[in-house]
Amino acid sequence: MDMFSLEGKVALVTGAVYGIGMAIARAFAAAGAKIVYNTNSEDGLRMGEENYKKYGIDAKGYLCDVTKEEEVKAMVEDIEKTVGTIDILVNNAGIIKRIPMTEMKAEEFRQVIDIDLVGPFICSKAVIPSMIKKGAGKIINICSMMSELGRETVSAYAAAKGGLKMLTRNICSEYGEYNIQCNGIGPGYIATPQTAPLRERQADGSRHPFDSFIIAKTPAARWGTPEDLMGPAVFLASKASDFVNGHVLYVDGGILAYIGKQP
Ligand code: NAP
Ligand code: GCO
Repeated sequence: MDMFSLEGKVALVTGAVYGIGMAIARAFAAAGAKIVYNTNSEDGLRMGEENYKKYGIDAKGYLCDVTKEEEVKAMVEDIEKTVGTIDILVNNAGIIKRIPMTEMKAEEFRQVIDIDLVGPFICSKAVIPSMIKKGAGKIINICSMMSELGRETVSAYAAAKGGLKMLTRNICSEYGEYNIQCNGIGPGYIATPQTAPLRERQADGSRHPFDSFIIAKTPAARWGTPEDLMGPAVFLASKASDFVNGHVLYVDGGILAYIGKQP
């Protein structure tokens, strides 16, 4: 089972101060990796420090906006100098804006694309040269159901996550010969701050309509938890997946396979 070990590896998980990123970082630490993470707000950095301390993980945090190439390059250089070459990159940082497309400003559309698609491009571009020198590397892009499906109000997010699926395949194609594996994880609907508005109880205490919708659309009949992503992430970060490349592993409780429960 050593093939799942991350002993001696350095893992950068972007936006990993809570939610999915934090769960993935916790799993990597439990598998032996040294964790580095970033966020783009002072509050986020403080929250990250508190959370890693709570979990007993000695992680190094950076204030770095994934859309700012110079900030990312400086962060990667400092990590390589003070921690070591980045063996595993998880492009987790992301936002969503839920606005009907005809009401969405172009600037709002661009902001989602910038963080959710250009950010992973910038971060991957920053770590690949050292991975090539080292002769190995793992890049994991956090995709989405919206890498495959659309829905009302999430045009920018779906375009970004669809693009992220293809960026995953292209990094696989361009750098696979250097023993770099680039795969995606496509979480289903996961209970994190990002989806909190979709799960808020109604005034009468009943479920949010979208909450009921997701329960009916998911064979597992539940929302996922960030912990559901731990095992798949360790698999894609470890030697166990050295011949898996360009793949998006959907961790969705079966949503993509299911037409949905009859109302
Ligand atoms: P979340 O709770 O909203 O956390 C997002 C993280 O990204 C936060 O730590 C945030 O930091 C950070 N971030 C945002 N913009 C950034 C930037 N420009 N530079 C650096 N960090 C930035 O989200 P989540 O639910 O854990 O989702 C994490 C990833 O999974 C996202 O890519 C999301 O699209 C994807 N995903 C989520 C679900 C779901 O159901 N929750 C399902 C599929 C995919 P601050 O708080 O400091 O802004
Ligand atoms: C939404 C949700 C989804 C999830 C996730 C599903 O508004 O539809 O936020 O987009 O975040 O991406 O995989």
